[in-house]
Amino acid sequence: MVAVKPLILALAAGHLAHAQLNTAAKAAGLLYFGTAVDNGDLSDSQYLPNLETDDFGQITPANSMKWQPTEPSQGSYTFSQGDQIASLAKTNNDYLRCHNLVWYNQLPSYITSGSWTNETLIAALKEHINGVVTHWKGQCYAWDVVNEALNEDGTYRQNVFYQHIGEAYIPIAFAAAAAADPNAKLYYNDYNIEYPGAKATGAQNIVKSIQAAGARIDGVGLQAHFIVGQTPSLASQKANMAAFTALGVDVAITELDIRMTLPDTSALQTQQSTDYQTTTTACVQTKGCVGITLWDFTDKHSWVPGTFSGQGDACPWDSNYKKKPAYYGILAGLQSGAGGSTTLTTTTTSTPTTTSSPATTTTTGAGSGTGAAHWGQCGGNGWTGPTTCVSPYTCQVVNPYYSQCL
Ligand code: 9MR
Repeated sequence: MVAVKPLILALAAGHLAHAQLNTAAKAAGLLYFGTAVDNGDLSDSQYLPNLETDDFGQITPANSMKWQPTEPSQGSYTFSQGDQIASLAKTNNDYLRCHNLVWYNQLPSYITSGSWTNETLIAALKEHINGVVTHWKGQCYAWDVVNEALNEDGTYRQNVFYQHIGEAYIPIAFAAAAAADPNAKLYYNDYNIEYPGAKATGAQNIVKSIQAAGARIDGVGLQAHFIVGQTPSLASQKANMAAFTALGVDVAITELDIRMTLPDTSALQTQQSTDYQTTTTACVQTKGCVGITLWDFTDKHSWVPGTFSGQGDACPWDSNYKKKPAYYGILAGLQSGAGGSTTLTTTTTSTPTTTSSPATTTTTGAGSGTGAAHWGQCGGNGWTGPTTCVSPYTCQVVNPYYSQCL
């Protein structure tokens, strides 16, 4: 008994002491760690107490700023649902990523079934962007201006905008958004562009075409809807991010979740933790990767089971709001050491008031000697990094997946 007691105390101390995700993200030089929030989530009494913690410093409305909910009939706007998420961000001093202005999905039928000409659809597109961006002007850290415009082979996806306007609909949309809110960061956002390939090259070509048209693009959102055991390697994700930032734009992980084929097993959870750690590490180690957003944080409200039959458990918190190994994988990734500070090309009025300019501190400065830094990871299932800590910190077991220098 006597021998066991100190271990229990150490475990308890480790649990209480570990940094939370947004705190760790800022310490690593990112602007934020965040999550999507859908309006329906807020009626779950357990949701807000888990959201309003130091795990999150940024939110994205999962649905309520899209075209259908904001302009359901032409020229007639409904902002109340989006306002609910925007005011939640304001209350909590969270960054707000606004999502999205132009997408082939969740469009009202007057757009998809209208008889448009090139001119009338350009006018409707500009009018929608101006109406929505103006309403939330000054509140959005970033806007996903155009979402999912590409096929898997990197060619343009057929949609109503492409059909009537051609490739030009994209720079037109970015120019309209820039005119309506000069301080919001303007993003192109897509999935399967998190690793090098035809689709990522297509997204880079979109960045170049917007720039060539003289319009502003500030960033590319890498959605990162991944599958356990099939996520791109660290080297691949870092090389891919670098190919985007080389064009003079930021990147962000915008919709991270990592689904599995059910039933869940501890082996799948361990692999999922590793996979979350890999993507988080890639962002932390990339100069110009500004932040990471989960596409909801709890399995209870994930979009995955409703879309992929037989799959789920994609989030770092389970359906009972219990942290899974994935949570500690993210934390380890956030503490993996920054490769450089974030790029901040323009100042913005939408930065939360309590958040100063991005931290550029890393966890490597504290302590002396060899080993992991204060707060750094020093052990856990599958961990191949340092197992000792710089003086005066000691390596303490937080859980089977994560030991930390405390
Ligand atoms: O999470 C959103 C879900 O509630 C909607 O039913 C769905 C409609 O297609 O959109 C989901 O969010 C998507 C996001 O807007 C764009 N990238 C893919 C996301 C998951 O489908």
